[in-house]
Amino acid sequence: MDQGRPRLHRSSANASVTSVIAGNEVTQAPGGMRRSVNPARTGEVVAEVALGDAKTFAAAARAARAAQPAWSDVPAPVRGRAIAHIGRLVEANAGALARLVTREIGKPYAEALGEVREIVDTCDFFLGEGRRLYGQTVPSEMPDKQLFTFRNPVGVVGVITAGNFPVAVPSWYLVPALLCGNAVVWKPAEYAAASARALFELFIRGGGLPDGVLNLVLAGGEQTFAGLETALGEGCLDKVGFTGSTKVGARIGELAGRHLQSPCLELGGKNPMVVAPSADVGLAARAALFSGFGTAGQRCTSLGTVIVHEDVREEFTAKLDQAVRQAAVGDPFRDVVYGPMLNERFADRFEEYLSWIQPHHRLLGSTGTGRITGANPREAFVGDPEAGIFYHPVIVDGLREDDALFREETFGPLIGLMGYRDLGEAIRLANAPGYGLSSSIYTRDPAEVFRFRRGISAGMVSVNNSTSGAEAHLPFGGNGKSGNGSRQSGVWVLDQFTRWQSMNWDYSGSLQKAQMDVAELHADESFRLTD
Ligand code: UN1
Repeated sequence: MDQGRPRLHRSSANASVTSVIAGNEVTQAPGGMRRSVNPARTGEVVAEVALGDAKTFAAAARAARAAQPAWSDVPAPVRGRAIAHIGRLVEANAGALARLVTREIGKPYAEALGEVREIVDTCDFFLGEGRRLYGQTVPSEMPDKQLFTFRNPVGVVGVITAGNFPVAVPSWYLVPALLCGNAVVWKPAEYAAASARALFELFIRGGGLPDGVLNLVLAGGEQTFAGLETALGEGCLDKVGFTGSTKVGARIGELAGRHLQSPCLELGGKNPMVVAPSADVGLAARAALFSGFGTAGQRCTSLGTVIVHEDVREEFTAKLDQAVRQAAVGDPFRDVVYGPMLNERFADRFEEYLSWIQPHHRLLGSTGTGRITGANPREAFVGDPEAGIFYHPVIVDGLREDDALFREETFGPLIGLMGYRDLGEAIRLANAPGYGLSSSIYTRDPAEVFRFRRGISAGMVSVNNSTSGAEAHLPFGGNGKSGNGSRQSGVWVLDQFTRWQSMNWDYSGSLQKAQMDVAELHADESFRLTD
């Protein structure tokens, strides 16, 4: 990686980042200026961000509407080439992009590189789709008539993404949406604006995208919502893709529904891991460490609750406690399991989750709880805890079904632990919070694997693997509070960004009426074989 050109410019300490509509930078900031700060060193400003407002979003949707027809006229194989070039350019800039992600949201550098890899994987998958985008030829029930199906682009897609995966998750939308012939308005998380702008540049330059085909809008949540309302009302938006909280997803779903649209919603998770008596307990403990605390527990696929069989509960708990206690936390440019919270907003919310801890809970995994400071130190800390927004990992043992910590997603370095006696009970507990994104089971019993797969409500099931770390070409998405059943990635996402059109062509020269002018064959239903 990191070969070839052009390269991303080394970002200066106070780089200013703006929205871009139809190829023009929006230098005004009707939504105000906002600082994007390094959460591992809060004294370091990564970028000054000029925020737009509802009007900025609506203007971007109009620009996209104007640019879309010409883009959909570009032959799909040529659009596929654009995706190929974007992938190569991202690869050539992998180190710089990953460093920016680490600086801006505090994801450990190795993970940030993995995130960039996920963009390249997505481009690699879709570059060939330009030469497929298959429709079908289908036989007709009448002679001299042929049936066909075609995939048409939906039109203009509005994409709103979170900042925990500031570049990979956006690419899951942008790559297939563009490949299918749509124009896009992308509204990334404001606190990850510099990473978003860098990815935007790589798409525009790598893809040679005409002005207006991809637009970037930097704006706050409420202004974006108002902009969505305007754009939908004006008929300038045909599809909304949203990755973020369940609460906001429900609002977006409601708004889109009023316009008879089904959005692509990728929401929160309360992802369970079941550890069965036959499990490799040490392996399960290592997986719980990675999926519970990697990215400081701020993935939508992060582990929520471990549901462990009573026969192995003590052994598992001891191993996990030890692994988490020893895990390096701190400076994300060094070798750590996790770094800081994404930004202060997430730290504030995490403080609230910590307030849900009850006297019946036993806390494990660290030398303290809450923010890591000189006065509240963590043994395995790398760097200066006071420089950034770092939190102790928490294992909450003894979770009960009516605990808020059991029922709600707790975005951050916190997992719950509870016991079970039979698999039916474990599956019931795994489904009880009502989310359904990812899940995991550790067992050596194949019958348990298939019983769990069938019973679990999640869109994704891992067997002897962690809840996070989905590969970029399998359907990704959830049910219940985790989404509306939409799926991203692989061939499955094509149904989000295209609409099927069917065509029938009668070349018989007569009016053949379907269901009426159909030849019938007569079966002898009374026929029986003689013994
Ligand atoms: C997310 O947190 O929104 O499976 C996406 C994973 C990653 C993607 C997570 N490949 O954990």
